[in-house]
Amino acid sequence: AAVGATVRVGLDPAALQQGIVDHLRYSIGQLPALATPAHYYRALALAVRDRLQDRWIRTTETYFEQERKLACYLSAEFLLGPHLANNLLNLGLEEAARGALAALGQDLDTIIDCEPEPGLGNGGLGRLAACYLDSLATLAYPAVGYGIRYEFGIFAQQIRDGWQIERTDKWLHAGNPWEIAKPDICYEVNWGGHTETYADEAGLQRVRWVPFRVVKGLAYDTPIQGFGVDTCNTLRLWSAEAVESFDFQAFNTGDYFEAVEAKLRSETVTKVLYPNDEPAIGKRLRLAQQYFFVSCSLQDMLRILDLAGVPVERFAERYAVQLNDTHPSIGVAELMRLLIDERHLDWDQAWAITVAAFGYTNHTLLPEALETWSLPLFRECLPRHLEIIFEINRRFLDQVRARFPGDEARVARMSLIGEVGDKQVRMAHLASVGSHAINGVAALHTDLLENSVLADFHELWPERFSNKTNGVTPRRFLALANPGLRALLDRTLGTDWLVDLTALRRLEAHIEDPAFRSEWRAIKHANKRRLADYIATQTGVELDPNWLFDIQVKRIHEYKRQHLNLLHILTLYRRLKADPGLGIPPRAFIFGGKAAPGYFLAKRIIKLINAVAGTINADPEVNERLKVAFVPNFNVRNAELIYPAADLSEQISTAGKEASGTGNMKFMLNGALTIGTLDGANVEIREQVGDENFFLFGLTADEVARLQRQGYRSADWLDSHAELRAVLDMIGSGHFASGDSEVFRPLVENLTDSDPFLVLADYAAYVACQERVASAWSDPERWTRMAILNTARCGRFSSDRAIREYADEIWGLQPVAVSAHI
Ligand code: DL6
Repeated sequence: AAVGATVRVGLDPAALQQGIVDHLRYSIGQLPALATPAHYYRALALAVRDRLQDRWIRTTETYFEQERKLACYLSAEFLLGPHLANNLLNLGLEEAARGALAALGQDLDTIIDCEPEPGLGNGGLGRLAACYLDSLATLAYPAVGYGIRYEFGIFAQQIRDGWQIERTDKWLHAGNPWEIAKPDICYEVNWGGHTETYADEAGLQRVRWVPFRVVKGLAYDTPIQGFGVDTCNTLRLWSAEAVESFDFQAFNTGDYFEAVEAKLRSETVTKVLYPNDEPAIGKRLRLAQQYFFVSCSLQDMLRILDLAGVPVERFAERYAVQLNDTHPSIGVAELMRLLIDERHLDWDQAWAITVAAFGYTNHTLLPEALETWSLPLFRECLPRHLEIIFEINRRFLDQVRARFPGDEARVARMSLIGEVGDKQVRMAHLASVGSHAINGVAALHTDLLENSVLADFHELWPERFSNKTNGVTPRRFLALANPGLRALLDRTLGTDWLVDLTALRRLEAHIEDPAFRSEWRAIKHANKRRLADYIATQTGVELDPNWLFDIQVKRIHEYKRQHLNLLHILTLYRRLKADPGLGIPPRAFIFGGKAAPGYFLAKRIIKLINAVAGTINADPEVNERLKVAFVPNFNVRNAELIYPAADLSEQISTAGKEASGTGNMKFMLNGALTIGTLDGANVEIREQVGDENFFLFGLTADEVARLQRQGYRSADWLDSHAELRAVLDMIGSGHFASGDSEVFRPLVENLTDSDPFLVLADYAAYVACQERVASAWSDPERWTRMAILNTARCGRFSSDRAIREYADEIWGLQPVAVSAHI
């Protein structure tokens, strides 16, 4: 028994090696002689999961025994990235794994690369959820992540002839060693149909929902191990299955094929992640996804309460339910339905519980991203919820009228039902009315939220609003991504920075040490070499690590202004063509990011980046000073190569449009300097690092709003900038498209005719600011000091700090020490 236990839980290389060998044989059934790295990956993953298992079970048990409040993070997206390396880090098993594999003739890095990436998110919002899970576990907070087990995650991006091509992401095709299916944890979720009233045994009138269809949600659990602690929390993702009885019904009528089709229809609910920025098509399925996972999650919370023998009236004492944007906000109506229709609470009691339990995080001010559902669609899909929303609205608007008598314009603005054009259900309003806490994700964003999109709600309930600036996990984005810097930090400061990022402040004491700076530069150089090698294999573009690496990686969107970056590149290109002796430092411009498949202009921006890259990289007159590369398929895995290699971080969104940004923090953590506008968390980054260590340019959010109010005319800005006009003419002429003047015409016209994101207005300031960058770069010692200061002052941007703020100020959550007694 002792030997068996060691194989399962032993942390030394020999025990781990035996665990790998056992899994290869007993779980995978593979002859060692024929085992590939992919087999070894699965065997090691299973062996590591074994080592999580006692901690995982003990954590759940501890929460249950101690009857502690649990944070439930409801998110339609968790952009986790590969698990293996992260779990090895958090368990302190990296060296043991390396040794165990070496004894088996395998290389750990090769094995780590075999893991398919669970890309269950689009970008910042989903990755934030993953960072928060890491911090919750590391800080020993009792928490569960609830979401959707998409069979296909975010599409894989390929570049063909410069265009983005989408490929399905079959991340589950070889199985997923990290998850455990829990078929006994499953719930039925209704859809469509109608409602009926009936009298219960006591003669009370109640409502029953008679659905058109029922789908079953099955739980798949993934362990989320904290760093350096025994806490191992759960991410519970729901997968849709058909309900057997429905199949049988059709089968009994002899329509076997109809039965199978119904099964397939049910299972499409969790088939695929919606790429964001997607227009109205397929909206019904998205509503189905949202309702499906929220209903399963709330039913699960109620079941656990029942198991613990806690009366449902105490729901909000036991659960803090956080809505990650409006995607799960149907939860407000669903909890009301469960409490009233199924648990027979009265309205006021149910409402008090709901508001006390929910918190709502807003992640965007962009009008097109604020979710609404057409009323007829909503009624057809969720008839009972619409009745409940009408009743919430009636009571809420009475409150508004009582507080602001005679102000019917305000009532119309605040209503949960929008009446402009076709009627819609406004999900941000539902989330705001149904939550005791509402937050934005950076100071500026919260400020704008309070003064624009949710201004009426802020006036009514100022006490509900607060700011929770985003953060990122230093475990994945520094310790794992940048082993060179990690080693230097450990040697210089000790290792407490891993759990207290403000400890990096102590780096400032070393800035004046030339040997330290030179070591710092050597690490950055090695990281740039590593990225250059990756880019060369992916794209064929060769980059020199001695050049300035100027990087913009994020979703491709007009408001993020990758095209502003391009205008600068083309300005340099034209200047160099006109004067080949021009003294500008050599720069590699590196881009990466996906465009939503239906976003026409974003896809053209990708094409233009690649077209410009093709022209510049092949032109001997400029390619010793400028190079451009587009890294295909930006994801968590290659992000870990990209952030540590950056000298300059491009954060150039139109002020007021980027809610926070988190890439900006990952770059800063790894010692990149930022060129940026006063947008999102850039504002706070600049405050931390100091104006002299930040390249600021551009209009402020107020100035943007004022210009737009006054009637912004991009043509005015063109007239005053001959260089800008020449660059745009060059793009429009087909210079980068073998003379085809059509392909980029929509992009150029978008800028010259309307320029909704004020690219032209910020162009001159941006180009001038880039000249300041070039001059700072020409003094390597100065640049290195600034880079070290960026890392030293990034403590505020740890997701640990953010999670502590949520726990203290919104959730009322205490850490719970877990001891696994292993
Ligand atoms: O809060 C995480 C992340 C922010 O850093 C980005 O600035 C913001 O654009 C993003 N928001 C969304 C909104 N999606 N929806 N709905 O992804 O959130």
